[in-house]
Amino acid sequence: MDDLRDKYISLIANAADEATLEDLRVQAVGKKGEISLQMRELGKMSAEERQVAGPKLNALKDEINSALAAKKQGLADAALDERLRAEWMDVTLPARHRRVGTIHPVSQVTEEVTAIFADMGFAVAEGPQVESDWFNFDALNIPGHHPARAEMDTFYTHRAPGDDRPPHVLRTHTSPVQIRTMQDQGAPLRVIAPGRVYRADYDQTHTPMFHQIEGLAIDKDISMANLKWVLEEFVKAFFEVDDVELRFRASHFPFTEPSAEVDIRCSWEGGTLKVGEGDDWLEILGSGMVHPKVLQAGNIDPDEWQGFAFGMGIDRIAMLKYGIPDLRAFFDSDLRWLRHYGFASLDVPTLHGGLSR
Ligand code: 2NL
Repeated sequence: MDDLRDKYISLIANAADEATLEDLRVQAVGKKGEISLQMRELGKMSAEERQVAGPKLNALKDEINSALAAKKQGLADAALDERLRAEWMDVTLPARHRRVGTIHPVSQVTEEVTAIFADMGFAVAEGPQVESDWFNFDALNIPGHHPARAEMDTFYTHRAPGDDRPPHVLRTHTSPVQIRTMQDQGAPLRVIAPGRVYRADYDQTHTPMFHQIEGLAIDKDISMANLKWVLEEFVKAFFEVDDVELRFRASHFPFTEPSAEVDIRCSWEGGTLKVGEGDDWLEILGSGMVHPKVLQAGNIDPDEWQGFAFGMGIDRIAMLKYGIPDLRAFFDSDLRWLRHYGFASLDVPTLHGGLSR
Protein backbone atom coordinates (compact mmCIF):
# COMPACT_ATOMS: atom_id res chain seq x y z
CA MET A 1 0.00 0.00 0.00
CA ASP A 2 2.91 2.29 0.76
CA ASP A 3 4.37 1.61 -2.70
CA LEU A 4 1.00 2.41 -4.25
CA ARG A 5 0.85 5.64 -2.28
CA ASP A 6 4.41 6.74 -3.13
CA LYS A 7 3.83 5.95 -6.81
CA TYR A 8 0.64 8.00 -7.19
CA ILE A 9 1.69 10.91 -4.99
CA SER A 10 4.83 11.35 -7.08
CA LEU A 11 2.98 10.87 -10.42
CA ILE A 12 0.40 13.46 -9.35
CA ALA A 13 3.10 15.90 -8.23
CA ASN A 14 4.78 15.60 -11.63
CA ALA A 15 1.63 15.78 -13.78
CA ALA A 16 2.08 18.55 -16.36
CA ASP A 17 -1.56 19.16 -17.22
CA GLU A 18 -5.17 18.40 -16.37
CA ALA A 19 -5.46 15.56 -18.93
CA THR A 20 -2.56 13.66 -17.31
CA LEU A 21 -4.15 14.26 -13.94
CA GLU A 22 -7.45 12.79 -15.16
CA ASP A 23 -5.65 9.69 -16.50
CA LEU A 24 -4.02 9.25 -13.10
CA ARG A 25 -7.37 9.60 -11.35
CA VAL A 26 -8.86 6.83 -13.50
CA GLN A 27 -5.79 4.62 -12.98
CA ALA A 28 -5.82 5.05 -9.20
CA VAL A 29 -9.36 5.62 -7.92
CA GLY A 30 -11.49 5.07 -11.03
CA LYS A 31 -13.98 2.12 -11.07
CA LYS A 32 -11.30 -0.23 -12.35
CA GLY A 33 -8.41 1.67 -10.77
CA GLU A 34 -5.71 0.04 -8.68
CA ILE A 35 -7.15 1.16 -5.36
CA SER A 36 -10.69 0.13 -6.29
CA LEU A 37 -9.36 -3.31 -7.23
CA GLN A 38 -7.61 -3.51 -3.87
CA MET A 39 -10.88 -2.62 -2.16
CA ARG A 40 -12.58 -5.45 -3.96
CA GLU A 41 -9.98 -7.78 -2.38
CA LEU A 42 -11.31 -6.79 1.07
CA GLY A 43 -14.20 -9.27 0.66
CA LYS A 44 -11.78 -12.15 0.51
CA MET A 45 -10.07 -11.16 3.77
CA SER A 46 -10.76 -12.30 7.25
CA ALA A 47 -12.63 -9.88 9.52
CA GLU A 48 -9.43 -9.02 11.40
CA GLU A 49 -7.45 -8.38 8.22
CA ARG A 50 -10.34 -6.29 6.83
CA GLN A 51 -10.44 -4.13 9.98
CA VAL A 52 -6.82 -3.15 9.40
CA ALA A 53 -6.78 -2.95 5.58
CA GLY A 54 -10.22 -1.29 5.09
CA PRO A 55 -9.51 2.02 6.90
CA LYS A 56 -5.99 2.13 5.44
CA LEU A 57 -7.34 1.78 1.89
CA ASN A 58 -10.02 4.40 2.54
CA ALA A 59 -7.42 6.76 3.94
CA LEU A 60 -5.23 6.16 0.90
CA LYS A 61 -8.14 6.83 -1.43
CA ASP A 62 -8.87 10.10 0.41
CA GLU A 63 -5.22 11.09 0.33
CA ILE A 64 -4.99 10.51 -3.41
CA ASN A 65 -8.24 12.35 -4.05
CA SER A 66 -7.02 15.39 -2.11
CA ALA A 67 -3.65 15.25 -3.86
CA LEU A 68 -5.52 15.21 -7.21
CA ALA A 69 -7.71 18.16 -6.16
CA ALA A 70 -4.76 20.14 -4.84
CA LYS A 71 -2.74 19.53 -7.99
CA LYS A 72 -5.73 20.44 -10.15
CA GLN A 73 -6.08 23.76 -8.32
CA GLY A 74 -2.31 24.32 -8.60
CA LEU A 75 -2.41 23.77 -12.38
CA ALA A 76 -5.38 26.15 -12.73
CA ASP A 77 -3.60 28.81 -10.66
CA ALA A 78 -0.45 28.44 -12.77
CA ALA A 79 -2.52 28.70 -15.97
CA LEU A 80 -4.19 31.89 -14.71
CA ASP A 81 -0.83 33.38 -13.69
CA GLU A 82 0.49 32.62 -17.14
CA ARG A 83 -2.53 34.22 -18.81
CA LEU A 84 -2.27 37.33 -16.67
CA ARG A 85 1.40 37.58 -17.58
CA ALA A 86 0.74 37.12 -21.28
CA GLU A 87 -2.30 39.42 -21.48
CA TRP A 88 -0.88 42.20 -19.32
CA MET A 89 -1.47 45.73 -20.51
CA ASP A 90 -1.00 49.26 -19.22
CA VAL A 91 -4.47 50.76 -19.20
CA THR A 92 -3.00 54.17 -18.41
CA LEU A 93 -1.29 54.42 -21.80
CA PRO A 94 -2.80 57.12 -24.08
CA ALA A 95 -5.05 55.89 -26.88
CA ARG A 96 -3.41 55.29 -30.26
CA HIS A 97 -4.11 58.32 -32.45
CA ARG A 98 -6.05 57.23 -35.46
CA ARG A 99 -6.87 60.10 -37.80
CA VAL A 100 -10.50 59.78 -38.80
CA GLY A 101 -10.75 63.10 -40.58
CA THR A 102 -10.16 66.66 -39.41
CA ILE A 103 -12.13 69.57 -38.03
CA HIS A 104 -12.80 72.19 -40.70
CA PRO A 105 -11.27 75.62 -39.96
CA VAL A 106 -14.78 77.14 -39.94
CA SER A 107 -15.86 74.70 -37.21
CA GLN A 108 -12.62 75.26 -35.31
CA VAL A 109 -12.96 79.06 -35.40
CA THR A 110 -16.65 78.89 -34.47
CA GLU A 111 -15.67 76.82 -31.41
CA GLU A 112 -12.87 79.25 -30.55
CA VAL A 113 -15.10 82.34 -30.79
CA THR A 114 -17.86 80.58 -28.86
CA ALA A 115 -15.44 79.62 -26.07
CA ILE A 116 -14.22 83.23 -25.76
CA PHE A 117 -17.70 84.75 -25.60
CA ALA A 118 -19.02 81.98 -23.34
CA ASP A 119 -16.30 83.00 -20.88
CA MET A 120 -17.78 86.53 -20.91
CA GLY A 121 -21.28 85.22 -20.17
CA PHE A 122 -22.71 84.97 -23.70
CA ALA A 123 -24.98 82.03 -24.53
CA VAL A 124 -25.22 80.52 -28.02
CA ALA A 125 -28.47 81.06 -29.92
CA GLU A 126 -29.57 79.24 -33.07
CA GLY A 127 -32.39 79.71 -35.54
CA PRO A 128 -33.71 78.71 -38.97
CA GLN A 129 -31.66 79.27 -42.13
CA VAL A 130 -34.85 79.77 -44.14
CA GLU A 131 -36.46 82.90 -42.70
CA SER A 132 -39.49 85.09 -43.23
CA ASP A 133 -38.60 88.42 -44.80
CA TRP A 134 -39.96 90.08 -41.64
CA PHE A 135 -37.33 88.48 -39.37
CA ASN A 136 -34.53 88.87 -41.92
CA PHE A 137 -35.31 92.48 -42.97
CA ASP A 138 -38.24 94.40 -41.45
CA ALA A 139 -37.36 93.54 -37.83
CA LEU A 140 -33.86 94.85 -38.51
CA ASN A 141 -35.12 98.21 -39.70
CA ILE A 142 -34.64 97.28 -43.36
CA PRO A 143 -38.05 98.09 -44.92
CA GLY A 144 -39.19 96.85 -48.34
CA HIS A 145 -37.89 99.85 -50.28
CA HIS A 146 -34.54 99.98 -48.43
CA PRO A 147 -31.47 99.75 -50.71
CA ALA A 148 -29.89 97.24 -48.29
CA ARG A 149 -32.46 94.65 -49.41
CA ALA A 150 -31.35 94.96 -53.00
CA GLU A 151 -27.67 95.13 -52.03
CA MET A 152 -27.86 91.89 -50.11
CA ASP A 153 -28.32 89.69 -53.18
CA THR A 154 -30.92 87.69 -51.36
CA PHE A 155 -31.95 84.13 -52.34
CA TYR A 156 -35.74 83.93 -52.39
CA THR A 157 -37.92 80.83 -52.17
CA HIS A 158 -41.08 80.48 -54.26
CA ARG A 159 -44.68 80.62 -53.08
CA ALA A 160 -47.35 78.44 -54.64
CA PRO A 161 -49.06 80.10 -57.64
CA GLY A 162 -51.74 82.47 -56.33
CA ASP A 163 -50.15 82.75 -52.88
CA ASP A 164 -49.40 86.47 -52.57
CA ARG A 165 -47.61 86.39 -49.23
CA PRO A 166 -43.98 87.54 -49.38
CA PRO A 167 -41.63 84.63 -50.05
CA HIS A 168 -39.25 83.23 -47.45
CA VAL A 169 -35.56 84.01 -47.87
CA LEU A 170 -32.31 82.25 -47.09
CA ARG A 171 -31.13 84.39 -44.18
CA THR A 172 -28.57 86.96 -45.30
CA HIS A 173 -27.18 87.40 -41.75
CA THR A 174 -27.70 85.71 -38.36
CA SER A 175 -29.44 88.82 -36.96
CA PRO A 176 -32.92 87.23 -37.24
CA VAL A 177 -31.76 84.64 -34.70
CA GLN A 178 -31.24 87.49 -32.24
CA ILE A 179 -34.67 89.02 -32.97
CA ARG A 180 -36.19 85.60 -32.17
CA THR A 181 -34.08 85.33 -29.01
CA MET A 182 -35.19 88.81 -27.84
CA GLN A 183 -38.82 87.78 -28.38
CA ASP A 184 -38.36 84.43 -26.63
CA GLN A 185 -36.16 85.45 -23.69
CA GLY A 186 -36.60 89.20 -23.23
CA ALA A 187 -34.08 91.48 -21.52
CA PRO A 188 -31.47 91.41 -20.07
CA LEU A 189 -29.74 89.29 -22.69
CA ARG A 190 -26.27 88.22 -23.75
CA VAL A 191 -26.10 85.94 -26.79
CA ILE A 192 -23.99 85.11 -29.78
CA ALA A 193 -25.47 83.66 -32.95
CA PRO A 194 -23.05 81.75 -35.18
CA GLY A 195 -24.16 80.06 -38.37
CA ARG A 196 -24.54 79.79 -42.11
CA VAL A 197 -25.79 82.74 -44.12
CA TYR A 198 -26.49 83.14 -47.84
CA ARG A 199 -26.01 85.83 -50.47
CA ALA A 200 -26.06 85.44 -54.25
CA ASP A 201 -22.47 86.47 -54.81
CA TYR A 202 -19.52 84.44 -56.07
CA ASP A 203 -15.99 85.67 -56.76
CA GLN A 204 -12.46 85.65 -55.24
CA THR A 205 -13.71 86.89 -51.86
CA HIS A 206 -17.38 85.81 -51.80
CA THR A 207 -19.14 82.45 -51.70
CA PRO A 208 -22.95 82.14 -51.89
CA MET A 209 -22.94 80.41 -48.50
CA PHE A 210 -20.66 81.69 -45.76
CA HIS A 211 -20.53 81.94 -41.98
CA GLN A 212 -21.21 84.77 -39.64
CA ILE A 213 -21.18 85.28 -35.93
CA GLU A 214 -23.17 88.08 -34.34
CA GLY A 215 -23.28 89.16 -30.72
CA LEU A 216 -25.92 91.01 -28.74
CA ALA A 217 -25.87 92.35 -25.17
CA ILE A 218 -28.93 94.08 -23.73
CA ASP A 219 -29.23 95.60 -20.28
CA LYS A 220 -30.27 98.85 -18.56
CA ASP A 221 -26.95 100.64 -18.86
CA ILE A 222 -25.04 99.05 -21.74
CA SER A 223 -22.88 101.49 -23.68
CA MET A 224 -20.24 101.66 -26.43
CA ALA A 225 -17.65 101.45 -23.61
CA ASN A 226 -18.85 97.91 -22.81
CA LEU A 227 -18.72 97.08 -26.53
CA LYS A 228 -15.13 98.32 -26.73
CA TRP A 229 -13.99 96.23 -23.75
CA VAL A 230 -15.75 93.08 -24.93
CA LEU A 231 -14.27 93.40 -28.42
CA GLU A 232 -10.77 94.07 -27.05
CA GLU A 233 -10.98 90.98 -24.87
CA PHE A 234 -12.24 89.01 -27.82
CA VAL A 235 -9.47 90.10 -30.23
CA LYS A 236 -6.72 89.44 -27.65
CA ALA A 237 -8.05 85.97 -26.88
CA PHE A 238 -8.77 85.06 -30.50
CA PHE A 239 -5.42 86.14 -31.96
CA GLU A 240 -3.65 84.89 -28.81
CA VAL A 241 -1.78 88.16 -28.12
CA ASP A 242 -1.37 90.18 -24.90
CA ASP A 243 -2.12 93.61 -26.36
CA VAL A 244 -4.21 94.98 -29.20
CA GLU A 245 -5.24 98.39 -30.43
CA LEU A 246 -8.72 98.82 -31.81
CA ARG A 247 -9.89 101.65 -34.08
CA PHE A 248 -13.58 102.50 -34.23
CA ARG A 249 -14.58 104.13 -37.52
CA ALA A 250 -18.01 105.74 -37.80
CA SER A 251 -20.15 103.71 -40.19
CA HIS A 252 -23.76 102.99 -41.00
CA PHE A 253 -25.98 99.94 -40.56
CA PRO A 254 -29.79 100.13 -40.54
CA PHE A 255 -29.95 98.10 -37.32
CA THR A 256 -27.53 100.08 -35.14
CA GLU A 257 -27.23 103.76 -34.18
CA PRO A 258 -24.51 104.86 -33.78
CA SER A 259 -22.60 102.33 -35.86
CA ALA A 260 -18.89 101.65 -36.06
CA GLU A 261 -16.59 99.45 -38.07
CA VAL A 262 -13.73 98.08 -36.02
CA ASP A 263 -10.14 97.76 -37.23
CA ILE A 264 -7.20 96.20 -35.41
CA ARG A 265 -3.58 97.36 -35.58
CA CYS A 266 -1.45 94.85 -37.45
CA SER A 267 1.57 94.27 -39.63
CA TRP A 268 1.92 92.14 -42.74
CA GLU A 269 5.70 91.95 -42.62
CA GLY A 270 7.04 88.89 -44.41
CA GLY A 271 3.55 88.15 -45.70
CA THR A 272 2.25 86.88 -42.36
CA LEU A 273 -0.25 88.69 -40.18
CA LYS A 274 0.92 90.02 -36.80
CA VAL A 275 -1.82 91.46 -34.63
CA GLY A 276 -1.13 94.32 -32.19
CA GLU A 277 1.97 95.75 -33.90
CA GLY A 278 2.89 97.55 -37.12
CA ASP A 279 1.31 100.41 -39.10
CA ASP A 280 -1.52 98.66 -40.91
CA TRP A 281 -5.17 98.43 -39.92
CA LEU A 282 -7.32 95.39 -40.54
CA GLU A 283 -11.10 95.60 -40.57
CA ILE A 284 -12.56 92.68 -38.66
CA LEU A 285 -16.13 93.54 -37.72
CA GLY A 286 -19.11 95.88 -37.71
CA SER A 287 -20.90 96.99 -34.57
CA GLY A 288 -23.01 99.60 -32.86
CA MET A 289 -25.79 100.35 -30.39
CA VAL A 290 -28.98 98.43 -31.23
CA HIS A 291 -31.48 100.69 -33.03
CA PRO A 292 -34.61 101.40 -30.91
CA LYS A 293 -36.83 100.07 -33.70
CA VAL A 294 -34.92 96.76 -33.62
CA LEU A 295 -35.42 96.45 -29.84
CA GLN A 296 -39.13 97.08 -30.45
CA ALA A 297 -39.25 94.35 -33.08
CA GLY A 298 -37.83 92.02 -30.40
CA ASN A 299 -40.61 93.17 -27.98
CA ILE A 300 -38.08 94.95 -25.78
CA ASP A 301 -38.92 98.47 -24.55
CA PRO A 302 -36.24 100.88 -25.87
CA ASP A 303 -37.11 103.41 -23.14
CA GLU A 304 -36.04 100.88 -20.52
CA TRP A 305 -33.29 98.85 -22.24
CA GLN A 306 -30.39 99.41 -24.58
CA GLY A 307 -27.68 97.22 -26.00
CA PHE A 308 -24.76 96.75 -28.31
CA ALA A 309 -24.49 94.38 -31.24
CA PHE A 310 -21.73 93.29 -33.58
CA GLY A 311 -21.22 90.98 -36.52
CA MET A 312 -18.24 89.41 -38.24
CA GLY A 313 -17.43 86.90 -40.93
CA ILE A 314 -16.15 83.59 -39.54
CA ASP A 315 -14.57 82.50 -42.83
CA ARG A 316 -12.69 85.78 -43.05
CA ILE A 317 -11.24 85.66 -39.53
CA ALA A 318 -10.38 81.98 -40.04
CA MET A 319 -8.37 82.92 -43.15
CA LEU A 320 -6.62 85.71 -41.23
CA LYS A 321 -5.75 83.63 -38.15
CA TYR A 322 -4.63 80.51 -39.99
CA GLY A 323 -3.12 82.10 -43.09
CA ILE A 324 -5.50 80.49 -45.54
CA PRO A 325 -5.20 82.32 -48.88
CA ASP A 326 -8.26 81.30 -50.90
CA LEU A 327 -11.83 81.50 -49.59
CA ARG A 328 -13.31 79.30 -52.29
CA ALA A 329 -11.15 76.33 -51.23
CA PHE A 330 -13.13 76.32 -47.94
CA PHE A 331 -16.05 74.60 -49.62
CA ASP A 332 -14.31 72.36 -52.18
CA SER A 333 -14.16 69.31 -49.86
CA ASP A 334 -10.62 68.66 -51.09
CA LEU A 335 -9.14 66.06 -48.71
CA ARG A 336 -5.59 67.33 -49.16
CA TRP A 337 -6.72 70.85 -48.23
CA LEU A 338 -8.68 69.51 -45.23
CA ARG A 339 -5.69 67.50 -44.00
CA HIS A 340 -3.46 70.57 -44.36
CA TYR A 341 -5.72 73.20 -42.79
CA GLY A 342 -7.91 70.94 -40.60
CA PHE A 343 -7.60 70.45 -36.85
CA ALA A 344 -7.30 67.30 -34.74
CA SER A 345 -10.76 66.19 -33.74
CA LEU A 346 -9.91 65.72 -30.06
CA ASP A 347 -8.28 69.13 -29.53
CA VAL A 348 -11.36 71.03 -28.40
CA PRO A 349 -10.66 74.77 -28.06
CA THR A 350 -10.96 76.03 -24.48
CA LEU A 351 -9.61 79.14 -22.80
CA HIS A 352 -7.71 77.11 -20.16
CA GLY A 353 -6.45 74.40 -22.51
CA GLY A 354 -5.56 76.78 -25.35
CA LEU A 355 -7.65 77.78 -28.34
CA SER A 356 -5.38 76.38 -31.05
CA ARG A 357 -2.29 74.19 -30.85
C1 2NL B 1 -20.80 93.11 -40.34
C2 2NL B 1 -21.72 93.95 -39.53
C3 2NL B 1 -23.30 93.86 -37.81
C4 2NL B 1 -25.09 93.72 -36.26
C5 2NL B 1 -24.31 93.16 -37.23
C6 2NL B 1 -27.21 93.40 -35.09
C7 2NL B 1 -28.14 92.48 -34.69
C8 2NL B 1 -29.25 92.91 -34.04
C9 2NL B 1 -29.44 94.22 -33.74
C10 2NL B 1 -28.47 95.07 -34.14
CL1 2NL B 1 -30.45 91.80 -33.57
N1 2NL B 1 -27.39 94.69 -34.81
N2 2NL B 1 -26.11 92.97 -35.75
C11 2NL B 1 -24.81 95.02 -35.84
C12 2NL B 1 -23.78 95.72 -36.43
C13 2NL B 1 -23.02 95.13 -37.42
O1 2NL B 1 -22.58 93.20 -38.76
O2 2NL B 1 -19.93 93.64 -40.94
N3 2NL B 1 -21.00 91.81 -40.36
C14 2NL B 1 -20.17 90.92 -41.09
